[in-house]
Amino acid sequence: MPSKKSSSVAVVMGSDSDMDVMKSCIEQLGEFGIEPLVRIISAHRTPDIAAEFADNAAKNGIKVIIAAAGMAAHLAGALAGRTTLPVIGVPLSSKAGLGGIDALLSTVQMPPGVPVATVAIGKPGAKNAAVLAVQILALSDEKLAKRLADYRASQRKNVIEKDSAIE
Ligand code: RP5
Repeated sequence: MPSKKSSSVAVVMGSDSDMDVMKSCIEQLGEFGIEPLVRIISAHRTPDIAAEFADNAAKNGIKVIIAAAGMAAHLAGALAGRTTLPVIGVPLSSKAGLGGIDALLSTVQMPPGVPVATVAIGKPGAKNAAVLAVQILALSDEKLAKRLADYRASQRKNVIEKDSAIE
C-alpha cells in the first residue's frame, strides 16, 4: 500500500514502527481517491533527508504534508520550518514514549510564525490528518469538495441510524 509515487499529499513518518497507526491515514486518504506519497524520514536520524524533502516538496507537486512521529516528535516542525506548505502533525504514542503526550507537546508547541496543524494522538489523529488534508485540497477542487460533503452526510446518517436503533 505505501507508495513513493508523486502526489499532492505526502505522508511522512519518523519510523517504520509508526506505520501501523499511519495506515489508517493512508487508507482514509484512499477513501477520497488520494494515493499519497509515503516516506519514512526522521528529523533526528536522517535530518539531511528531512531538509532535502521539505526544501523540494512544493516543486515536487506536494500541496499538503502530513508528518507523524512519536517521542520527541520534531519531524512536523522541522519540515514546517523549511517549507510554506501546510504541515499537519500527527503525534504518536510509541512503545518507549510517554503515551503520546511527549509527541503531542513536541508537535503542537510551535513558535509563532511556523505553525503545525496538530491533530489528536494516534489513530484518531491519523484519520483526521487525512480529512484535514482533503479539506485543504477541496478549497480548489470541486470533486473533492463533493466527496467531503458526502462523507459528512454519511457520518450524519450513521449517527441518526444508531439513535433510531435504540428502543
Ligand atoms: C520517533 O521515535 C518515531 O517517529 C517513532 O515513533 C519513535 C521510535 O522509533 P523507533 O525506535 O521505533 O524506530 O522518531
